[in-house]
Amino acid sequence: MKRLLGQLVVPALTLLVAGGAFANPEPWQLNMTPGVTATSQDVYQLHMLILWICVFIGIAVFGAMFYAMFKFRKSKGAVAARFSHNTTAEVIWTTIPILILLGMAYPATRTLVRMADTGNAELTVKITGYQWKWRYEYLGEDVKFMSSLARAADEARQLGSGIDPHSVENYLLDVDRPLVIPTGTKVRFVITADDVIHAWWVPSLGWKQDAIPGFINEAWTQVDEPGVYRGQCAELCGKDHGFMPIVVVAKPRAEFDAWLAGQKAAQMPAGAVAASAPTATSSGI
Ligand SMILES: [Cu+2]
Repeated sequence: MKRLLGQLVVPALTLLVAGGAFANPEPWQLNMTPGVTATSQDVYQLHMLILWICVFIGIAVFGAMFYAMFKFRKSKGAVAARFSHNTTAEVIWTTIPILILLGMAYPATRTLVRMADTGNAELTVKITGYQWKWRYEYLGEDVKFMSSLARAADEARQLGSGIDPHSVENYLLDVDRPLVIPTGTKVRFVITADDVIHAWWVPSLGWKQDAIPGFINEAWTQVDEPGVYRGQCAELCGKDHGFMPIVVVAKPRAEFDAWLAGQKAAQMPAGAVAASAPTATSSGI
């Protein structure tokens, strides 16, 4: 029996509970994702720790209850006890929950404090939510752009489009211009909105932050693995709330720097481009 438990039941439970061990959402994913940042992994481990504590308490409490109901049932001649209180039991059932709560609150608070610390970031991106798209602005870099639902999905989603959504890759999860960030770098986000409340959420990063008009919320991330990480608006913000996905592309530092330089050049006014490239002009003279 013990072997059966070890070989079948425990791996099956682990598989069920850790079913979400992917960077991006999977069909039938039941659990949280461990994500791709130190923060998201801390959050995932806290979630698992607290889940197992709850499972253990649930089994113990319901086990004791069903045992008592079965063992001391009336048909077996059980007679109800008539004492009004028991100091020892009361001390035990007060102390144990306090210890459990402290054991959960300490690591949770430590993680929350770390998540709130946006200091020492190398790059700041301002995120603004709109009905129904996102705007990204690389502060101090003169690079800003809008990010909307990818054209293919937008066409397929129209009523009577005749396009099978299954034929569109990453349907409703792709954008025309993703947010690009460097890997191995602490990136700070300042998040707001320009019309109604939205929320910027990429599960792989381990947090979700409200985008509220008139407020600036902060968050940060440091992704170490290059990759594409998807998310969505997480605050019901109007009729197209389901059509403003988020795509974050994490690139190695050198690739990111080249991308940023390319964006800067593309967004500069025509005159400024000529002025910023004097070598080409001077060599021609
Ligand atoms: Cu929204």
